[in-house]
Amino acid sequence: MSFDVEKIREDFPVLSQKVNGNPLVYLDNTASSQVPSLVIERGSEYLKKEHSNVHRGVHYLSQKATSEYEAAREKVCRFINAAESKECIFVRGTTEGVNLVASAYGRKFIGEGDEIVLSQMEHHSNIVPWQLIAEEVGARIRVIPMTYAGELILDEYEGLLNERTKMVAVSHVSNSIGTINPVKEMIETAHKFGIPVLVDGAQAAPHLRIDVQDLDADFYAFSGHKMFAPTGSGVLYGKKEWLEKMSPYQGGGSMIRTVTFEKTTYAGLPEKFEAGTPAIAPSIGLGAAIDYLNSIDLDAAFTHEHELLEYATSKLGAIEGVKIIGTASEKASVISFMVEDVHPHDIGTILDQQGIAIRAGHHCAQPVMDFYEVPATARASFAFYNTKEEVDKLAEAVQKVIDVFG
Ligand code: 7TS
Repeated sequence: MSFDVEKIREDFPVLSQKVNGNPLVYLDNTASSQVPSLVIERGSEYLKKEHSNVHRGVHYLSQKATSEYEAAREKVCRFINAAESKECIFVRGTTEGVNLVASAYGRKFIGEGDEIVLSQMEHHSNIVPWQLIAEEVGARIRVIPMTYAGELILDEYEGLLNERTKMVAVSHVSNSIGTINPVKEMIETAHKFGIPVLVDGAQAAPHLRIDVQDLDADFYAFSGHKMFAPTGSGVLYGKKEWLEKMSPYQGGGSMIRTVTFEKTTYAGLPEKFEAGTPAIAPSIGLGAAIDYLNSIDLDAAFTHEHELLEYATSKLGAIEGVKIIGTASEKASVISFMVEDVHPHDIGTILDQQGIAIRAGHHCAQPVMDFYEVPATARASFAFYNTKEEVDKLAEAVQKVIDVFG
């Protein structure tokens, strides 16, 4: 059965609007994806009929909210094939997930003279939290280099690992250049040295099937709003062996067993890492987004996305004056590009006038921009609801930019 993209588009109400007099062409999915009706309706249903606080009431609504919130956790856990739902911590997004590990793992297991290994292509969310803890404890950051195509140099990676290395933190898919990193192989290498690995899965969860047990990831973080759920939802998966050993990240309600002024004992997993009232509605929305993904032919959707990537790469690549940044052999549907001397912000603005949404900037990956010696790039990123016609519009609009500035 071929993938019926027009039918899928009907599920996403935002896509049918006009922007600046033109049909919206939404190609900024890497920043945030759009939300299907099923998720919108689920959120509205929750707020209309089920809203209450979780884990604290004997009354009907609190029990209902709790069971729906926990049902969402179960769905997420099955989706990434976690062994147990208590290994899935609800967080606000990838950023909070990485900060949680950097802080709660780092304060316990990273000390003076230790090393944290990151890659050249990380998003700032997977750099700055590690710098904060490194500064606090006196550790140092080491960086896996990459080739000009945007592929990590695995021999050099292995050479960076030693008995002082206390964490490898690497993105599964780069948000700025789209590279899919061989994280399973990288995890296996780190484990030979007994080093845990955190995978930043923000850009992988919307584009690849994730199996945290098959990857053998120690930690895996992702954001709901990049996978068709509302903002404020996200998950940190952690192996329970690590989560149990780590101290809490934040203190507050829900994460305790007993509190006295002398001593507090903590709740078990996952509550130990969910201090305060969590993002109940967004998390239930994430559960609904997973229901949606389970209801479509996801493999066909991912194949369609990949076809869009190849089509867009050849269309943009054929335009004289366009340079694609990041040409790894394994890529997700993200294309960064430059157009002659035109500043990416000008490209973004001109495209916006035609209803085409792309992102222009450093994509929170300044080390990648430094590597390619550019201040910024233009970036188009596709979801499975995008079409070849939209790629054609993108290519025509980019040609127009060249005509105007050339
Ligand atoms: N890691 C990666 C690889 C990302 O792409 C992003 C967001 C984050 C972490 C942070 O996710 P958050 O949900 O916690 O903010 N990336 C982008 C982007 O490419 N454009 O806008 C946000």
